[in-house]
Amino acid sequence: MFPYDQENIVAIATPPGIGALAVVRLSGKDLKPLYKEFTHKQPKNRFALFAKLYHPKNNHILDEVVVTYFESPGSYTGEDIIEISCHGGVAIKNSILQAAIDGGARLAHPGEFSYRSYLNGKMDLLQAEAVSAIISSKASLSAELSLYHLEGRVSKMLGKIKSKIIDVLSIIENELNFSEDEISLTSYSTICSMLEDVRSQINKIVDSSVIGKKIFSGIRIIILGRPNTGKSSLFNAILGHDRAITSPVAGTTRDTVESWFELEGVPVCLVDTAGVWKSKKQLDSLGVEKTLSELDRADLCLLVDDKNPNVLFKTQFMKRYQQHYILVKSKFDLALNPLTAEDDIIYTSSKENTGINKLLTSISTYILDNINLADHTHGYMITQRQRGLLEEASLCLNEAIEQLDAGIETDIVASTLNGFVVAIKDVVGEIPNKEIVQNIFSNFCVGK
Ligand SMILES: Nc1nc2c(ncn2[C@@H]2O[C@H](COP(=O)(O)OP(=O)(O)OP(=O)(O)O)[C@@H](O)[C@H]2O)c(=O)[nH]1
Ligand SMILES: [Mg+2]
Repeated sequence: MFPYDQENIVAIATPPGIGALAVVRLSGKDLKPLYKEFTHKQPKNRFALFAKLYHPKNNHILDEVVVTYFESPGSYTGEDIIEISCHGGVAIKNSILQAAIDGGARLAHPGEFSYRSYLNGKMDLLQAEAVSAIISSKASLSAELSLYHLEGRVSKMLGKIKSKIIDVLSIIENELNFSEDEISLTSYSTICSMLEDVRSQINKIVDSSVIGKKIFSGIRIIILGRPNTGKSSLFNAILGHDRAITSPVAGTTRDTVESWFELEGVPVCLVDTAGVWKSKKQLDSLGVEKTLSELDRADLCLLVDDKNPNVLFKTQFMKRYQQHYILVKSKFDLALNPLTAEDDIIYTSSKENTGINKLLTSISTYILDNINLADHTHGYMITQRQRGLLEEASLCLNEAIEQLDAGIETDIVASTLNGFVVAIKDVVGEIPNKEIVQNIFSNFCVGK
């Protein structure tokens, strides 16, 4: 990991590309001199100043910006921070970045702001991992869960659990002072019930972890059907913009095309595929193979046909596809006899944008019926690393309870419980493990 050298660091905190605004962020031990060079004014803590921004060395005007100063230690990193909101063009943000470097700052590594925040005790590892999850979360519910962590509520809960076990350890120590290797019956039952209580709390966190569940990772919906039946047009109509190429020529879509949107707060990945047909051309049959492999990964399939999707399903897919599906008749505007509607088919026209809302309602129903949205309110967002440590901690408790039951010497029980405390400290990063810390922060983006 990068050393904590307290050098002034700078990064563009907003994503690449052109936007209305961009944010350039600096952190360092003492940014007052640089602030004065940038603005020709004295910094005021937590004050957003609308001002001209000057190059610190040659005094050229760089842009008109809003610059906010956060004085150490009351900032995200615990150091002095300058946040510059500038105009969003590529040239302007780069010239401000270069000006900061000319003023003595260096480019920040990915995650270095959060790393400094962690080193200065502003957040623990649980919260750092939540920051990372917020940045990468695709939907509102998972972002909300990550925020829950960012507020440190789970860390506090683990803190309480840890101090409960430390209480148990001190009861044991007291008893041992009183008698060499025996603990009294009342202390024994108090200790056992405390350990069982903590074990059930830990197991609750592990069991309700939402990592890997659909609410977090999202669901995959595949659009399947014969060539030229309007699959890509339907894909675009659902998304509300032209993402996939459509044309009257059969075999237009050769490779799968994916796009994410959000429904009921859950991330949804919609997959447009090449039509399924028998073809002698190698490229076409590769596309078909890819479609069929996508089918196995899907949670839900939209089976599209411009004639009768029910017949298509029964003749081609019933044997192969066991998961949920929705039958969609496409190009309904061309139907000769629109009155012969079957109940289990959704009739759509991408051209006239009809039936699309009904289809979205049907997908929402699938989500509400199949995804436990309670995960969102009761779930905990823990990573694989945290989960492994909590499981280890729970095993320590099992062992300690067994040792107590078997009447094993109390100092051995105490050492098992110490193992528990170490595992809990590891979860929140109280015992810094260089490799783990490096791994967590290196997954961050630059500027965070
Ligand atoms: N009238 C009408 N034409 C449609 C509709 N949807 C698609 N089409 C037309 O049907 C043709 C094929 O549409 P695509 O969306 O490219 O079909 P596809 O199933 O993705 O085709 P492949 O990728 O080749 O398998 C195009 O000419 C579209 O304009 C519709 O709702 N009504
Ligand atoms: Mg297509």
